[in-house]
Amino acid sequence: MQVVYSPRHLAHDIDTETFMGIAIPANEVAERAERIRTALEADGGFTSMDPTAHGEAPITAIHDERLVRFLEVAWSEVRAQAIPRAFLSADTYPNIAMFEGMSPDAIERLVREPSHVGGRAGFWGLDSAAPLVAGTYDAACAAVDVALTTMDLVLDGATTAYGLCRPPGHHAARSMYGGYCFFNNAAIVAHAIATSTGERVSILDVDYHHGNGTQQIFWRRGDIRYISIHADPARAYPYFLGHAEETGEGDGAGENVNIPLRAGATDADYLEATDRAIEAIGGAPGSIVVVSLGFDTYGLDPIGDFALTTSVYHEVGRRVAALGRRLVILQEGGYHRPSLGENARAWLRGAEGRSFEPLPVAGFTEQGTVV
Ligand code: SP5
Ligand code: ZN
Repeated sequence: MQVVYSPRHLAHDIDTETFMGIAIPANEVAERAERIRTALEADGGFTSMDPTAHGEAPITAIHDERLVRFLEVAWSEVRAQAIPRAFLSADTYPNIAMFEGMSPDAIERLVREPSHVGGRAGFWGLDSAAPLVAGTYDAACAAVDVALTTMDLVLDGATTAYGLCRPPGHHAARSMYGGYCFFNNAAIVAHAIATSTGERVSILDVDYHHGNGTQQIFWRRGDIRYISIHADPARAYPYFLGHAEETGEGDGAGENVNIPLRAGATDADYLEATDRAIEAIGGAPGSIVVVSLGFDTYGLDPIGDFALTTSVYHEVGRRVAALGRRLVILQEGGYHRPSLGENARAWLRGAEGRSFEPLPVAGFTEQGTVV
């Protein structure tokens, strides 16, 4: 399988995030992508290539141009406004209750983007846990190029291809970044496939978190079906979307399929959910599936609460590929660094119908014991 990778992700050099008001070691770090790259290289069955530049048009086809411009200048504004921080995090968010009683028209006319960068980050951001640094915009643009180059491989005839996107994308909505995501790589690709082929596209999101951004972008669209298996938002980020009752509206009615799972979900629970998701994909026409691939479902993940093991990723990859559709597989989350490479190898080998033999990882076994 071809792997698309760019070292430009290294510019999004994160070591700290904030969680409920305190600074903690960052989860979404450069080591994640490097672990996966190294493991796929060691496997021998993958060939790596650089992305090609696709320009800004595919991004602004999905995202508000003003969000793109904010992300482009955010870090220079932090410096110009002399904000003494190592990374940008918002001050105030426009909670919808702030505008209660105002008409949509009044809100549209009267509520505007401020000039203070802490206010701007609140205007465009979802949460305080998505740090933005000097190299974030360039890395986010590179991740989009990685995703679109992966798409090109599949449009040119590959059965499967994998884009090692970092930063991830599925929490980014049309006019919002957040959840470690800046541009929605999978949504940009799904839209580009739908417009270039005229075919319907399905997106299967198997990250631990609900992909609220992808859901928002395609909520009213009948040409793109979004299917997500994730932690019930009652207990997990992004909290306010991801319930089973969210099924789309207008042309998109019935095209949004959410499958929330309980804490402690096992391999067996996950395979059952996978079969439901695969059935939902089979119910829509189209020859290509975009996979938002996350490994924060793993039992040892520091921010998830599922109990999955490496072998289930092989089986999920196998079952998804058995649909007989071509797969554009894009990396989203997954924060237990020692297992990321093995979990990616397992999933991707499954998707190619190949066997999976675990390789030793220094200092780690699946049972969590130190060797
Ligand atoms: C792409 C992706 O996976 N984004 C995830 C964003 C999650 N942001 C909130 C993280 C909350 C961390 N909670 C830690 C709880 C530890 N018990
Ligand atoms: Zn996630």
